[in-house]
Parts: sequence; structure tokens; C-alpha cells
Amino acid sequence: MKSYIIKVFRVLVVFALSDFIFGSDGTGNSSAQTVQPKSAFQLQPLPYEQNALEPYISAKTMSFHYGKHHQAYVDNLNKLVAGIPMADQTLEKIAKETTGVADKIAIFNNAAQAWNHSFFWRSMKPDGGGKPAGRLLQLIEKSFGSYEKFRSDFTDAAVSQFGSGWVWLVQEEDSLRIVKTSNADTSIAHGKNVLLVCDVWEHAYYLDYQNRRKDFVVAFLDHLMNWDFAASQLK
Ligand code: MN3
Repeated sequence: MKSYIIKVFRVLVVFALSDFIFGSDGTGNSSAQTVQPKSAFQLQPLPYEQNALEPYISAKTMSFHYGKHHQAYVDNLNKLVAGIPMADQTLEKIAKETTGVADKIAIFNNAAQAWNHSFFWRSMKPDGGGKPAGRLLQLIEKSFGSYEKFRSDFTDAAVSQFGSGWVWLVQEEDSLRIVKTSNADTSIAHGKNVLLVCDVWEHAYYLDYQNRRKDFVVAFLDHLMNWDFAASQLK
């Protein structure tokens, strides 16, 4: 009887060990070996060719701004969130959850900049700019008095932003506002419904306009702003 119990015990130990070593199906394909790799953030394709916004933004500026700066934010973020649950979240969710969190500044900066740039590319189009139509024009006239006043307020906001940052057109209820943010800060982290954005970091215009930020912003307003995209963002 005693030897029988030992035999059964041995069989059970071998069975348990084989399960431990080879996995529950006994083939060696344990579940731990089939975990899917975490999805990395990708640089989204531009909505147009790199030379499509010439002569207002050169292909050379786009090659650095999109190909180097934007790419670097995406690459840095992937390194910062590798192996943590944030790797599976959207950029918008990461920006909202890390804004103002002292030990998450690097994650916030890179996630917000990755999102801001994707939004900036879509805020422009070839042969854009000028006066919008329809509901957007009504909202602009209601909120600023006239399109011309909006154009001058937006220019003033962009020129007066001290150092690096962004100028946003946001919707609050049934009116529009111009909002400035510094460095990587993003209006989506503050719960705004954003319609358009202009990048006023020096890297956005320095190759084409050097220190003339105002000339860049006027070109953005008069020739590049994508009002169709802004209209699609209205609530
Ligand atoms: Mn930029």
C-alpha cells in the first residue's frame, strides 16, 4: 500500500512539473510564451506631400519638422512607456492623465507633442486659409465681431506667445475662443474642443521665415488654414 501511494505521488509530481516546464498543453507552448508584443505608437502619414504647402512652408521645413521633430516625440514616447500599461492607451488619454503630474513630465511632453503635431498637420491644407463659410463664419462673427477681428486677434496671440508654444481655436458651447499654450501644453488636456492649431515653436518657421514669426502666422491664416477640418471638429 505504501509503495502504491509513493508511485501515485511520483506520477502526480512528474505531471505537475511537466505542466510547469512545458505549459498546460504539454507541448512547450506555454501561455507565457505567446503574449502579444505591446503595440508601439507610430508616426502617422502626413495628409499631403512634404512640398504641398510651398511656398508658405518649404519641403525642407517639413522634412525636419515632420521627419525629425515629430518622429522624435513618437520615438521618445515609445521608450518612456515601454512595458507599462500606458503603452496601450491613446495619446489623448495619456496627455489628459499625465498633465501636471510631476514624475510624468517627460511622458506628458512627448505624448502631447506627438498629438499636437498630428493635429497641426491636419489644421493645414494646400490652397487653404482665408475666410471660412457657413456655421464657422457665423460662430466667428458672433465670437469676435468679424472675420478680420478674428484674424488680427489670432495673429496677436501667436506673436505674443513668449517662447515656444501653440495657438488654438477652440469651441466653448456656442462660441469660439483663441487660446495659447506654452511648450508641449495642449488644449485637449484642459478639456477643450479644439478646432485648429498653429505651431509657433521656432522649428515650425525658422528655416523659411527666420525671426519673422508674424509673416509665418499670416501665411498660415491666409493660405494654409484648413477650415474644412475645423468644421468637422465642431460640436
Ligand atoms: Mn513643432
